[in-house]
Amino acid sequence: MIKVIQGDITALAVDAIVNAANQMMLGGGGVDGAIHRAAGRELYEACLKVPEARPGVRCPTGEARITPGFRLPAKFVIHTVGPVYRDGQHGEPEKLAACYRNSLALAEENGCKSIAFPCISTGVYGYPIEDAAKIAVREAKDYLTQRCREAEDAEEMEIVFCCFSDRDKAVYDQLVAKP
Ligand code: AR6
Repeated sequence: MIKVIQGDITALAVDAIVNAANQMMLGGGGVDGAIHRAAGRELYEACLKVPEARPGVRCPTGEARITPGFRLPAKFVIHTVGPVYRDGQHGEPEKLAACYRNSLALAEENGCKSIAFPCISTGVYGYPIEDAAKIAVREAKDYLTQRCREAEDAEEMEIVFCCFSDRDKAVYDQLVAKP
């Protein structure tokens, strides 16, 4: 099931919320800052313990890492790093799609039944909302279809798109409603 809401992702009592992090994974502005503030210092400490893939990079662009949610209502935080948007011709769509796919896979591996995504890359990283939302909704629909096909009795994952603005929500609502 796909749900679109407008609000603050840090308030959601879902199994996992996704953080639009940076490669260092030690906090930042936007949704990343809000999540770190709400989860508390322990989240920073848990992120510090995530091994570096290469110097200064705990999570390469397009990949995802999981930590507990600490003081958040959510059980887990899945940190993923969206691409910085240039012109859409530098692998940004594939990288953004990978963020959604890898986050959903990690949620499933950890027994999550509900996951909430912010509009990854559409803030500081400059990805146009319409293009980014198309990718997000496509990946969510593909994931749910795939899961259904693999096991007919598979319990469905609840995928929540948590938009910060009314405008973003309207974009998602339209896309989700399309067959
Ligand atoms: N709940 C839900 N959505 C939010 C919240 C919130 N509390 N706060 C902001 N947003 P951004 P990016 C929305 O810039 O573009 C950080 O510094 C926001 O309105 O947070 O992937 C990281 O450390 C926008 O729609 O993430 C990275 O360096 C969306 O979240 C960099 O920013 C994403 O905006 C990542 O940039």
